[in-house]
Amino acid sequence: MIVIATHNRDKEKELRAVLRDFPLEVKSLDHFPEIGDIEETGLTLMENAKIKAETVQKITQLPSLGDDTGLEVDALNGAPGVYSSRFAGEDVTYEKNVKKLLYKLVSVPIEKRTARFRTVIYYTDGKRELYSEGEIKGIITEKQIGKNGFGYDPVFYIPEVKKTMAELSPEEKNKLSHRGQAMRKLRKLLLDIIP
Ligand code: ITT
Repeated sequence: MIVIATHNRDKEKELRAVLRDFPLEVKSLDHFPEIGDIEETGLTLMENAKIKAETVQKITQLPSLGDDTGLEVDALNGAPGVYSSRFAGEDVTYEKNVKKLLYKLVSVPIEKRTARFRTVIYYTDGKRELYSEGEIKGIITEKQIGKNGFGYDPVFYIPEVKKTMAELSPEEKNKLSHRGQAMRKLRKLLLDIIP
């Protein structure tokens, strides 16, 4: 058994999709209502992914994996980065964060709106640790385009496919995305260690 240590259902769905044929049962935090918000006190994606995985592993005594993701915008010196979920304040909606981002970039020309999504996934079973990373480069659009995905997807344009992340189907997103890449790498590493 393995627990996905996230309260974000959108992320959970994408992680689960990569683990579809995985030989172990995959549980979510829904099965462990005693686990409330996990404070993300780290200064890096790696630190926060580790905090999530270790906290859930300690409480459940089951192997756990934590995903921490950030959107890094060059014109904002890498912000919102590790603060992506709290960009417009604590407990805000995706929409509020996106609006704040567009507002901050209002006078930035398109060629300077380069950005990347980065995901770190950290796994621990209490004895062994594994981690992996994934990254995708893109450009922050001037308005929201597309209805799929979540978070900053409607403003993240991917030049290779000439679409925003929110115009991709869930399968297309997972094939290209930061999270899809990181989860596929971790899946491989896990298959090497499970009996
Ligand atoms: P957990 O800590 O419970 O895992 P979270 O939503 O706080 O949930 P993160 O800190 O990893 O998770 O994510 C930060 C924010 O970045 C998230 O709330 C979204 O707004 C955004 N985000 C993460 N992954 C994304 C993706 O694939 N596409 C678009 N936005 C994403």
